[in-house]
Amino acid sequence: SCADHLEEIEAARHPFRAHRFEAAPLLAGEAQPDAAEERASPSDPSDIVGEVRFASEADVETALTAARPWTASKEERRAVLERVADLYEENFGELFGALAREAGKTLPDAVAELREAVDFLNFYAAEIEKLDSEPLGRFVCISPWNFPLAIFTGQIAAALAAGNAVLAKPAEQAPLVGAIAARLMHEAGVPREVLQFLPGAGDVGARLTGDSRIDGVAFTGSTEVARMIKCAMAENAHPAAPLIAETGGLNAMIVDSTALPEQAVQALMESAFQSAGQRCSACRCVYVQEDIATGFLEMLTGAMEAFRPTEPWMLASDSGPLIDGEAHEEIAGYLEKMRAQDRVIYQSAAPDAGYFLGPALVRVKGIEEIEREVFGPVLHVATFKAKDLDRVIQAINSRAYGLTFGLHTRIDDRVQYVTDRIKAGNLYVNRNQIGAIVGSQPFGGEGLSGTGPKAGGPFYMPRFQKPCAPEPPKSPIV
Ligand code: TXE
Repeated sequence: SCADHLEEIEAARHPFRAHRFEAAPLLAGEAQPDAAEERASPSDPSDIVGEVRFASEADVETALTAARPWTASKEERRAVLERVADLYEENFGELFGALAREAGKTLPDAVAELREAVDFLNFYAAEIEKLDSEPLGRFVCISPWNFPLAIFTGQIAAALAAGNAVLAKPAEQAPLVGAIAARLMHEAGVPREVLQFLPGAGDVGARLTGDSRIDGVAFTGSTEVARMIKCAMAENAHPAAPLIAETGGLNAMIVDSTALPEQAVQALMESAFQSAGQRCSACRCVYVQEDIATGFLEMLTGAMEAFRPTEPWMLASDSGPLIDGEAHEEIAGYLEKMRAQDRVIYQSAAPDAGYFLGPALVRVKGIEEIEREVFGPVLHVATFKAKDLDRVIQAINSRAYGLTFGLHTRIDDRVQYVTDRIKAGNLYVNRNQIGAIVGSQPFGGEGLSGTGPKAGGPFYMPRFQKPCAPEPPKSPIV
């Protein structure tokens, strides 16, 4: 429980980003009076935890030159990845301290993220024995700020499991979590020249993905940046180098008149507003059948009224703040625009100081009215008549994203009818529409949402390996 970790959490209160809640965040680069001091390589994160120095051009060049595939045996790679999972759990207090400070993760958010990271490690460790070909080579892993432990770990674990050398660049908004995770991976036995830790912003990412010596990229972030990486690789990397990308979504849910309203409200509160709505899997638009809409929205706004965004390390916190001032300004500005159009149905209260934002409901006629993914605690609401269900399905599919979709109904035929037609990587029926259930369910989107499912199934591993040599022709039966 949190009480067991309070001391560690207190001890882990890095000065880094402490300013976050007074709305004056420090970027990693600014926090270093000694940033000019050259280090042999930033791949030794243990001496920079607490303050993270961004990688210089020299650091990147050193890392690319030093990178070596992991030549350990399959058994040893499996044991090391499983050891990383153990070290994550043993160091949960420090990780939670950084997750709360850097990414505003509440204790439930951080526990879920730790669990997902541990699942990724154990899943890919178990997949190793199925591998039957050479690693690709130098793999660049570029992760986002919203799951700075789970996605950072999942990308690296998959690439390491296949024996690749990894050059890992965490998001500039949350490098400290990555620094701790990389330190624990080295402690568990991943050699330094196999895992290089290169904190930095988009420029370091572009430098890495535009280098002709790389053999593949795993990326999670915006669709726009995924396109930029694809172009950079097309120009510089060899043709067989894959880009494995997970990008944004414009996720919907349909609630019909037979749904259990309490269950659907709970699913929406978790999917749309936990983590301050900063999940690619979050529901962005709910279609409520017209004849239940009034009562349903009353129940939903009642649940929102009780929702408490506050300091993430407080046990009472339902969500932390948005990731930074830029995100806060963008989403608060969007809500002001919606308010001016009299579309804001309801918005909860939130603390004034810091980047907190109360969850909001915005009225739309349909998902086609939503200009772009609003990556925060904003849920769009549309109503529909039962006879228009096909139009709703068509509108949802027309947005070209396809990450998650939720359906709440107690009509079995309707479950089959809708899930046969909706284009999404992960479908949730009568349950909370949240991210991956790693280790059992592949997660990932199609279309503008990325290059398909990963983990939880056979889709992911082969892309981290050279295609197997074709079977030698069987000798003719004599
Ligand atoms: O992502 P970016 P951001 C979506 C979401 C959000 C939007 C922007 O819609 O509002 O993306 O978020 C690195 N070459 N998601 O700004 O900019 C960058 O340093 C190589 C959904 O965080 O794409 C960071 O490490 N790398 C997503 C990573 O890319 C580059 C989670 C992501 O940054 C680069 C996060 C370049 N040219 C955002 N430019 C999900 N699926 O959950 C930046 N980077």
